Amino acid sequence: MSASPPGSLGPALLGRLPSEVRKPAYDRAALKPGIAHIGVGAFHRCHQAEYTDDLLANRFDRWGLVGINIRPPLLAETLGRQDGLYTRLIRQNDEVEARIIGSIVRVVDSQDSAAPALDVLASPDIEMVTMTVTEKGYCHIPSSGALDLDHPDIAHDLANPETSRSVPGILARALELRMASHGRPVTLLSCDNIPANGIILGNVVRTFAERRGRKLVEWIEGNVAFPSAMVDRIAPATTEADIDTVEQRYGYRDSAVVVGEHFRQWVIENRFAGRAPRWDFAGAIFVDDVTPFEHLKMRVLNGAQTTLSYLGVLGGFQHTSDAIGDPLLANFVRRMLTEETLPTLMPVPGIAPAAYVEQSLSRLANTAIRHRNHQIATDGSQKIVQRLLNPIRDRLAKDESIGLLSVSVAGWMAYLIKASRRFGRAWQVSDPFAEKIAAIADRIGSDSNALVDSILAIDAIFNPALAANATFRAQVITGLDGLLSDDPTSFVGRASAGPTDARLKQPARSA
Ligand code: CS2
Repeated sequence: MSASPPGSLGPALLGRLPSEVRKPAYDRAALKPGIAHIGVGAFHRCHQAEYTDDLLANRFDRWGLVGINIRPPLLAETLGRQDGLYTRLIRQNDEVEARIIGSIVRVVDSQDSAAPALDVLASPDIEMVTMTVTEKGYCHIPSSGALDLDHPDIAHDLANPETSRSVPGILARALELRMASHGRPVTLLSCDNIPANGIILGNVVRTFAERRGRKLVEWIEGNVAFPSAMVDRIAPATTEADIDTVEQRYGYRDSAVVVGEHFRQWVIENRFAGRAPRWDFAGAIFVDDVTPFEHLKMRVLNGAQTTLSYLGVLGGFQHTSDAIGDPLLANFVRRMLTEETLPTLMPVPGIAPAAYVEQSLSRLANTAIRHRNHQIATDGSQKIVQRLLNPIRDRLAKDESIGLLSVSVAGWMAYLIKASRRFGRAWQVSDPFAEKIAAIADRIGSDSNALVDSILAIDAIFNPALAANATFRAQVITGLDGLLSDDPTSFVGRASAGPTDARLKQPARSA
């Protein structure tokens, strides 16, 4: 990696940092690259790389991380210049705790071609590949989990495996190269918030492999593991203000700072091919079944974040903590979680669900974490299935109320609708279905019935049985009507006031 400019974080500066900044407590030169991570963003730097750093600090092992980006941003200019070092700040209201993480030993930019990524992924040194590539990185159909064969990158990669550009295409190619060269086993560990992420990853990679031939499929069966995992820590995209904070408080520049909360959790299915880092010695939990943990986290914490992001933007709030600071939104989200979401959860070993809800809400209220509602609202079409629609489906199966969860689904719709030309492009959005929904809104205008019918017909998001459910349709229409009104936050207040069944029908001024 290239040298860092004076005053910038790098190996030369380590010995001169203020004492309150914790430094890597191990010899970085002794690390051996063994883990590759695809998607080095704020979350990875604040989560898996920190767990690995803990492992190294406790001298349990010598696993070094190789960070790979196949999408922007370039790593060479930030982490690369700093020899992989960066500052991880933990912020809790007024408290700040700084630590330099040293577990990333090399970074690789593979945005223009898959070759640099494939070199690393196919190397016999790499025994573990973790990834945070966002929900849409798996190129699956959210409602079914199957590989989206119509996805342009997938169509490209199936025809040109050597120059793959999708995550499933690159991984399948890397496995093919491993089979053909050294044949060493590898674990592919998804760290994204999609349900049964190991199963989805296994599906999309195997679908590719099937097209390459039986031999690869059989080699994968014997030599590759796709464990599922639940990951958790709130770590928003880094801002200039975060970089300035480090400079002002500690006197050096670090362009790869990451800011997160105290809380962190990593639950990993205990199913590896070959060696795996003992992250369980660093606070991760290895379990036989991740499902209960994953439902809990995605439906409660992520469900609350998604809800606050849409209702928050609609109500004029910028960050999660601003949105939950509004008593009407806070009350709505608490009622949604306790009355509708919690009863859908399976028992989770060692965790009391009601306490988990309160802990989640207090995490979201942390004012030092500047998590933009628009950031969380990004790619909602890929998030709402696991965060909102799956609990709704479970409740409908038992004939239970879904009025509050449906308002949140309507929030996602309203957010995309209001970004359309017809609605004055209220804000810029980023979602694979944004254009489709804008076109629907441009065509229909503000007739909530017709809007909901057209949006529910998108079967990549809404499975047909759910879309055809009359209760769901009616509740989403009520929600959308309220959220497209002039005062969406008062509507939200009315929606969560009073007893469950009656409240959505209350007249406008009764709250
Ligand atoms: C957030 C998550 O942007 C989002 O979708 O909901 O990144 C969330 O902060 C993490 O899953 C927390 O572990």
